[in-house]
Amino acid sequence: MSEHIAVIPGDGIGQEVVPAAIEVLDAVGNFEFEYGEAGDATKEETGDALPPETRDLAAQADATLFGAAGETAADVILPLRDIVGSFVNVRPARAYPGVDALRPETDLVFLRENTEGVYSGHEDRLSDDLSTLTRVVTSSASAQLAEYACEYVDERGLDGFHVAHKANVMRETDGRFRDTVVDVAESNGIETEEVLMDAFATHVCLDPEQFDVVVCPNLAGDVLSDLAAGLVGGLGLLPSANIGEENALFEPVHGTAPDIAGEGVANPSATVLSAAMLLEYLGHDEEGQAVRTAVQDVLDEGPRTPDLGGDAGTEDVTSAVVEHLS
Ligand code: GGG
Repeated sequence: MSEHIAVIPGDGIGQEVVPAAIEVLDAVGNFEFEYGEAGDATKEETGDALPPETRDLAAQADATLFGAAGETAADVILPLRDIVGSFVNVRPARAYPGVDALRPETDLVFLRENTEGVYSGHEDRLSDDLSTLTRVVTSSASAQLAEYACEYVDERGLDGFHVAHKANVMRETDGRFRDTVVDVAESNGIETEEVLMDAFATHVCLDPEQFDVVVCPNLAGDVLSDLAAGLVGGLGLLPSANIGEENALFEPVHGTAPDIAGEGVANPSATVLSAAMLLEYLGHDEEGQAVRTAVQDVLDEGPRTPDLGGDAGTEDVTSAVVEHLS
């Protein structure tokens, strides 16, 4: 293994959890890491939240590991996802043995549209009183997401997936999203079940077991996956993969966590699990699974960071994961 991995820690606890994931990647492989600057601090220093060198780094790497961005999220994450050509954000939310979870039976994955919706950047301030946002939905992006979802469920031996939308209100945009996703699934022989995204928020709290794979528009995926994080023990547990045709970017679902940044107590699990997804993306399935198992074991046995009721630091948890790997 000598793949080239771009590493962009970003802001806040990104500076703590990304090094943890690098330590774990170092323990299972021989990668070339190249570091890039991005985020709020980079903007303060250079005037640019995502300098051209960092863009090039992500574009040329075999994969990118990203931490978190704060106020500059729209100037960092959205372009980075674009640079790697990502069309789906895969966000698994599952409860782990040993972790106190509101809904321990939760085990689902969001397949979030990753390029458009209300995150497409078409915002305008038209007057002192009025700002507008254009919600973009194309059949092509919806179909690409749906094709991915069909393959995803097929590979896992599932019959189908849920489609979360709000087509009863956003008739044109979510209507197009829903119709396209359902049509693509039908033509692939995959079953779909529709659920209004607001109703989904209630159903997933009451009975998460009914959901395996949930395909959803961009903003819905962002919000609903954070909701699911609340069911499984917190944002410190949710990894994600932004997958493109030829490149990909991996990041924890959580943001910069300014309340604990710099204290050395951030839970590294989400980023280490994102690194496991990166390993699998690069074809290192065995190593990816080993990392996932090591994280699971440490979550079960401890040490645990304060978000999970423990008093361990980021480094204690990381060392324990590395120890489990060896
Ligand atoms: N690592 C994820 C992160 O930095 N999250 C901050 C955020 O605002 N994310 C929006 C998004 O994931 O679309």
